[in-house]
Amino acid sequence: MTHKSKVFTGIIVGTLFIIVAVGSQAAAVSATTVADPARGEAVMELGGEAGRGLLVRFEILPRPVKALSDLVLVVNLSRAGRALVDAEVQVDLTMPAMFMGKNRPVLKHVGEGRYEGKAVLPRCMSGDKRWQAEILVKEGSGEARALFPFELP
Ligand SMILES: [Cu+2]
Repeated sequence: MTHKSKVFTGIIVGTLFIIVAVGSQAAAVSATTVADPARGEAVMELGGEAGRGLLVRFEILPRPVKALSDLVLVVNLSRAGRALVDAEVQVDLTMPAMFMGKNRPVLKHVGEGRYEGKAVLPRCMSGDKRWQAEILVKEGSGEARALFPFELP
């Protein structure tokens, strides 16, 4: 490892530590993605009037995530450490590069802020593996959105 890359790694580790430290005290980070939801739980906090600090945790199961197989979309919602149990949650699955048909499963609340729904991704004839999932969270009249890009393995 060069000196430069050591310093860079130090900065990244330091930044992650700050994010974790702030997160555990109920969160001031805004719109931060920390993972690909096809590879693990991705986390994003939504700011602004619609988000108001909504913490969205999202993952796609089972892994490895494959086209043409039964997938489960899992979204966990909380705000300031409290589960959000009465939202309407939908996931809009699209490819950034092309139209792949409308694919917008509705998730059901299964308890304690956890929402689940089923989905199948069509196979992409172009060979492109890049998808994105936009989580749409309706609370009363407001709607917050969290966009998670992911890539099929
Ligand atoms: Cu495609």
